[in-house]
Amino acid sequence: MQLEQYKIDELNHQHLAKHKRQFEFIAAEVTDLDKVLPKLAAFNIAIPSWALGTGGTRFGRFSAGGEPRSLEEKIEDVGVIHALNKSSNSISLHIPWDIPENATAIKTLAAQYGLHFDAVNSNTFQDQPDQKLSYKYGSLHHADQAVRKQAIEHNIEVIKYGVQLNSKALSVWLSDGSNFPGQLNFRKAFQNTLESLHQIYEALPADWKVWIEYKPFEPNFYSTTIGDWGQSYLLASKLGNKAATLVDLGHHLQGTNIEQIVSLLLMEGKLAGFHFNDSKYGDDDLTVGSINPYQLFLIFKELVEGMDARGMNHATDIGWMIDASHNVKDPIEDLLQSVQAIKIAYAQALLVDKKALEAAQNSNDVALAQEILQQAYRTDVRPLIAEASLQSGGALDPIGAYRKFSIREHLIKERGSKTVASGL
Ligand SMILES: [Mn+2]
Repeated sequence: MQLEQYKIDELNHQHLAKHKRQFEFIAAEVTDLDKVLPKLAAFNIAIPSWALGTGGTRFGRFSAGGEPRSLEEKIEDVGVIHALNKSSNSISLHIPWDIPENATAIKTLAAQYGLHFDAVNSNTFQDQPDQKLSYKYGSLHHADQAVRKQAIEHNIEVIKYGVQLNSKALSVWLSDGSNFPGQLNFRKAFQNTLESLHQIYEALPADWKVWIEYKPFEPNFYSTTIGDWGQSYLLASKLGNKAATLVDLGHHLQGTNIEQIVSLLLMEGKLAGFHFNDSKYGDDDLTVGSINPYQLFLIFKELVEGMDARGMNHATDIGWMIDASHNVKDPIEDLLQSVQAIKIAYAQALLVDKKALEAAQNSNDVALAQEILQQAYRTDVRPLIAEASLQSGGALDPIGAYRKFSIREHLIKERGSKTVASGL
């Protein structure tokens, strides 16, 4: 379904007086509003093709109804999200869950919704029905060269699909690891991974990048071959300029200082991108900003400061994507909430008084440094985001609009109540 612009405009009009009041109140406090608003409007977050359906746990999966049955329907859903928030203008495909059989037609369809294709993701963490060798004991790190070769060839095939779609990066997450002490020789596993990645790296087009993701545990519970940012950074450094580290918020042990990791990777020019989600205990299943919005703000504070230090474009020089699973919420509502939470943290980071903070740091005024950060964090920036959305033709309140237009009900009517999207 394609949302007509006039419907969004009409709905906005009903809430315009209230919005203007709230916006003018905050706008009076923002010194460089003319710079902040365009940055907010330009900031887009990619939607992964596997996030449009309800995710499963290892125990079960409950369809939201009206889930997309094909890549075309997934693109339609991202189109709805983008029409509402004007901040989700790309889609990240997972191969083989979403193979573009006809790349030209897929690109044309995406363009109708104002979308393009973000990084392509390979999958060597599952066996596919027609696959010769198993990834039960890993893929790029596997002790058997034939398995490694199969996994390398898969990654090169994913690059080829990406080239057809004008993607510019291959995103690699490996589940390779071990469940028990003694199962693996760590050094050999790492060297095999490096050698395999090197062959994939050689197949990258000149203007492409490879993003190397890390995760401390699950599905393996003793060791993961790319388990932390140090291991990812080591691989990326050995591979070369086209390789960098991808940080997934949920892929850290509890209490890890993720903002510090982000800061140092940026300093070294090795931060490829960011996968957003939130977690209470482990992994990455919860809606961005639902558990720890302050941490998200602190990460964005480092992202903004570090990108400015290198003269980078906030919107385009790093890959921004949501990577989460929704067990109980409507996936589209969850994604709208996630994008909103990201933009709130970004806006708050833009409001940090950098000069005052630097002065406080240089004079070791610890209390003042905290005051400066929290002054930005405790500012209600939602009217700024609503204004940026309004100016771009999006909805003042994307979730409110989604419900008002009964979009899920329309999708269920069109697709049925028992559909299940491809993915985990
Ligand atoms: Mn991820």
